[in-house]
Amino acid sequence: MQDELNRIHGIDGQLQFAQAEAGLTKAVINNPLASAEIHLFGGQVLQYAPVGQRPVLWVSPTAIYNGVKAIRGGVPICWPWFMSHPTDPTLPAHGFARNRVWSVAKTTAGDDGSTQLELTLISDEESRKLFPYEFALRLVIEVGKQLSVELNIQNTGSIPFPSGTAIHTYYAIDGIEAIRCSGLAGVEFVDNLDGETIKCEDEPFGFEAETERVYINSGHAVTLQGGDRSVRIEKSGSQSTVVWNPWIEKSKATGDCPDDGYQQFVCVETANVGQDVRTVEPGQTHTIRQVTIVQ
Ligand code: TA6
Repeated sequence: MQDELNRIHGIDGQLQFAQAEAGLTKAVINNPLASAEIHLFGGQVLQYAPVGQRPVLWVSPTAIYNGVKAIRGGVPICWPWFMSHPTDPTLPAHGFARNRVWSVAKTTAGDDGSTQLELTLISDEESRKLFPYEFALRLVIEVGKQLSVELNIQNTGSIPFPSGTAIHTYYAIDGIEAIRCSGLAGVEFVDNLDGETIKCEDEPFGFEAETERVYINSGHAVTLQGGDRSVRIEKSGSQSTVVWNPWIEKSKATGDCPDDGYQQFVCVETANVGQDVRTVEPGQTHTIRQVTIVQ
């Protein structure tokens, strides 16, 4: 499979498809600006680092690679719903897009030295069992001085459908104590761990316990500051942002996360969740995009 992909979509000296764990396939990108690895399973960016920088994303050392369970880390695409299904708890958490193999549609070498990979996921018999609508997802990932992850959600059917999304990004950190999250001062958030109470803070915040906040009515960029590096997360097509750290007990309770996982990552998720779930009308496309910039 990789040979055929390389024949059609490989870019000499920049992008090659290779076999990954459990016979999965990944795109390996090395260009003058950055390196990255993108798994076709889940359409998931697993590694990204600008040249001269340490990895920006965290992948669990105990992640499960079996082509069934979502890989813990990188940039899982949660769609068409976030967390539990709104009416049927038997359906998979965070939808199914992160559990499906995406197809390669296009690869492009940018004039600026960046590399673009375009993946697609089209509704089929399997998806209709979970989500009775017709859709075409187009995931455009650009690897360069910054990492851009853009999800285009097209309704190819005749019935409007709800589109809940989280670009569920695991950012690598060197210890949780020094991390400060800025850009959300004065923005209301739903505290999912305190009875979904709506709260607001007036300054950058740190992490001292399990944290799961859904910032609402916010197009704001977020900056994760810590140690010698800041990472800025910009977005469009989204008015909600999820910030999550599992802290100690949830790290220990999560099989594919090390006990000290909470010290190694913070999730900042560009989203359409809660009141920001979008309705995509027949023939229409909604685009949600997250740009990660190392500063
Ligand atoms: O985005 C935060 C969250 O909803 C947490 O509650 C936690 O469940 C996390 O996502 C990971 O979900 P997963 O299904 O990948 O274990």
